[in-house]
This record gives sequence, structure tokens and C-alpha cells, in this order.
Amino acid sequence: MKLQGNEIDRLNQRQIVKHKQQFEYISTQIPDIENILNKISAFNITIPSWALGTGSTRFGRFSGGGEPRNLEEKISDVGLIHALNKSSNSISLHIPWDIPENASSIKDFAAQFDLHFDAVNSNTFQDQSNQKLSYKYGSLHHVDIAVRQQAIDHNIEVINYGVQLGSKALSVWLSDGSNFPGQLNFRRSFENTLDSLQKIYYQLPDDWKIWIEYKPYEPNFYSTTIADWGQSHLLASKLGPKASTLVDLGHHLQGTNIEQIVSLLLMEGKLAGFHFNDSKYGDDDLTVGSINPYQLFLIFNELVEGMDAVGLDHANSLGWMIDASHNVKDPIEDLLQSVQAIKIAYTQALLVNKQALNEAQQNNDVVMAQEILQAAFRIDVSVLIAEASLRNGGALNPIECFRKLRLRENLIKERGINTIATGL
Ligand code: AFD
Ligand code: MN
Ligand code: MN
Repeated sequence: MKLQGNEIDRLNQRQIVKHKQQFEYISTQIPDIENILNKISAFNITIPSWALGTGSTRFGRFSGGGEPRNLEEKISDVGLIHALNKSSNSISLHIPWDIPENASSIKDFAAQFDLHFDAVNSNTFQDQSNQKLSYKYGSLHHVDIAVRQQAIDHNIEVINYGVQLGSKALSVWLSDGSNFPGQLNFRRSFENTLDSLQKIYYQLPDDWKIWIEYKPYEPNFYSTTIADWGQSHLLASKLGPKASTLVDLGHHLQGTNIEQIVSLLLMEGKLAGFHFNDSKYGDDDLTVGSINPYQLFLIFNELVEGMDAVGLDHANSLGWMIDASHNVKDPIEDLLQSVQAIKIAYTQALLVNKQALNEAQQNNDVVMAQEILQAAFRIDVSVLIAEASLRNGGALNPIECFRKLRLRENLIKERGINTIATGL
């Protein structure tokens, strides 16, 4: 389904007077507002192909209907999101859930929605029906070289798909680990993983990157071979300049200071980017910013400060992606909320008075440092995001627009109520 620009415009017109009043007011409060608006406009967040259907837990799955049945329909859903918010101009594929049978026609199809392909993701955490050897005991770290080779070959195949689509990075998340003490020799597992990743690394095209994701537990509950940022960073350093660490916000133990991790990885030039989501307990994959928006803001504060310190372009230097599971919400609405939450945190971070914060830090003025950060966090920046969207032809209020245009109802009409998207 493709949205006509005038449908969005028609709804925008109903709110334009109020919006302009609010925008004029905030314009008087914020210095250099055009520069801020340009940065907001340039900032896009990738949508993963596996997030467009209803997620599930091990207890059940409750589909809302109208889910994409194939890759084209997933792309068209991302196209809808992008038409509404003008902030989601790329899609990230998971192979083999979303194999592009004919890459060049898929690329053209995506281009019709102004979309391109971000990182490609390999999958060696499940066995596929046609697979020779099992990943029951892991993949790249496996004790059996034949299993490792199968997993290496899969990753190389994923790179090849990505090359055809115009992707520039391979994202690797391994579930490799152990469930019980004694099951694994940690050192050998690490060495096997490094050796396997090296073989993949050598196959990367010159302008490609490999992003290494970490996660402390699940599906294994005693050890994970790439469990934290230190282990990921160790691998990335040994691999070389094309390798860096991918931070999935849900992949930390409770209370971890993620913003500090981000700051140091960025300083070392080893931060690949993000899988955004939110969590209360573990890898909950909840909507970004739904549980702890302040933490998200603090992360963006470190990002903006750290990127500016070394002159990195905010929009294009790192991978910005959502990785969430939509179990009870409409996936498209949830993704719109997630993108909005990311843009809010980013904009607030742009508004931090950096000079004053630096002064407060140098003077050990703890009270003032907190005042400065929280002053930015408390600004309602939604009108700035709406203005950027409006200028780019998007909706002032994407979720309201999605509902008013009855887009889910239309998708159900087109695809049916009992459709199931591939993914977890
Ligand atoms: C995992 C990881 C990883 C992976 C995804 C699969 O976060 O990014 O690709 O879920 O759905 O927890
Ligand atoms: Mn992830
Ligand atoms: Mn995860």
C-alpha cells in the first residue's frame, strides 16, 4: 500500500494553525533553531524487517492482522512508516527470514518508497529445515570445525546478499554460550569465535563493516560467548578497523551504565551503532523510551558530545536501528512511537548547553551539572520534530495520521486477518 502525499497534507492542514503557534513560541526560546531542525531532518532510524509482524513470547503469539506476508510487504510497511514520519529511510534484513530472491528488483521496489538497505543480519541461532549441521551447541564458537565452517559460509552468503542490495555492514549476533558450568572451555570458545569471525572479516568488501553485538544471557543461561561490551570490543580490536561493537540497549544487566559504555566505545572509534529498545528486566524488547526515557536521553547526550568532539556526522556515522518486539501493540504504531522517542532524546541532547555543562564539570559544580542536563530533558521538543516532519512532507502527528487514515484496516483488507510475518 502506498500513501498519497495529499492524504497526509489534508490531515496536517487541520492542525496547522495550532502547530504554527507552538512553533513560533518555541522559536523564541531556542537559539539557532534552523540548525537544530536540519539535524533532526537528517536523522533517520532503520527499521528491522523482523519487527513488522507481531512478536511472540514462548507462551503465545497474538496477531493483530494485516501483517506483511513477504519481503515486498515488509518493505511497503517501512515505506508507510517513512511516508508518515520521514525519519525511517532504510530497512535491515535478517537472513534467511527475508531472502531477497531477486535482489535488483527488491532494491528497485524499495527505492519507490525512498528506502535503502542498512546492515544485513545473519542468523546462526536457529536451525533451518534444509540445514546439514545443527547449531544446538552454538555456531561460530562450536567445538566442531564443520559446524563453524557452515556458520562462516552462512555469514559470507549474507554479505553477498547485502552487496547486491547496497548494504554496507554485516551485523552478527550469536546466541553461542553454555547452559551449565563445565559445558564449555571459555578460552577455546573465544578463540574459535575469533578464528571464525576472522574468516568472515577477510570476505568483507573494502567499504564494509562488521558489527558485533553482545548479550549477557538468553537463550543460554550460564555463559554467553560474546556476553558484554568488553568481549565484543576484544574481538573487534583483534579483527581490525572494519570491526566494531554494536550496542543493543536491552542486552545489559539491570542497572548497567550504558551511557558510559557508549562514551568510551565512541572515544575509541569502536562504536558501531545501536539496536534501540527499552526494558525493565532483561532483553524485554519494549518500545524505545517507554520505561526509561531519561536513560535514552543520557545516552544521546554522550553520543552528541562524543561525536562532536571528533567531528562525526550525527546522521551517518553510526548505525541507528530499532530492535524491538511488538507483542501487544500494532507493530507499525509501535515503530512510529519508537522512532519518535529516539528523535525526542536526540533533539533534547542537541539542546543541552554544552559549554555551561563543561564549566560545571570543570568546577565540580554537581548541582549545576544536573540542572543543565535536566533542563534540556524537560523541554517538550515534539513541536520541533513535527516541524521537521512537516517540512519534509511527513505528518505532524504520524500515529494520529495512521489511525485517521485507517491504514491498519486497509492492510487487513488487502492481506487478511490471519497473516503471519516471518521472524521470531
Ligand atoms: C536478538 C538480538 C539480535 C537478533 C534478534 C533476532 O538482539 O539483534 O538479530 O534478537 O530477533 O536478541
Ligand atoms: Mn539486537
Ligand atoms: Mn535482543
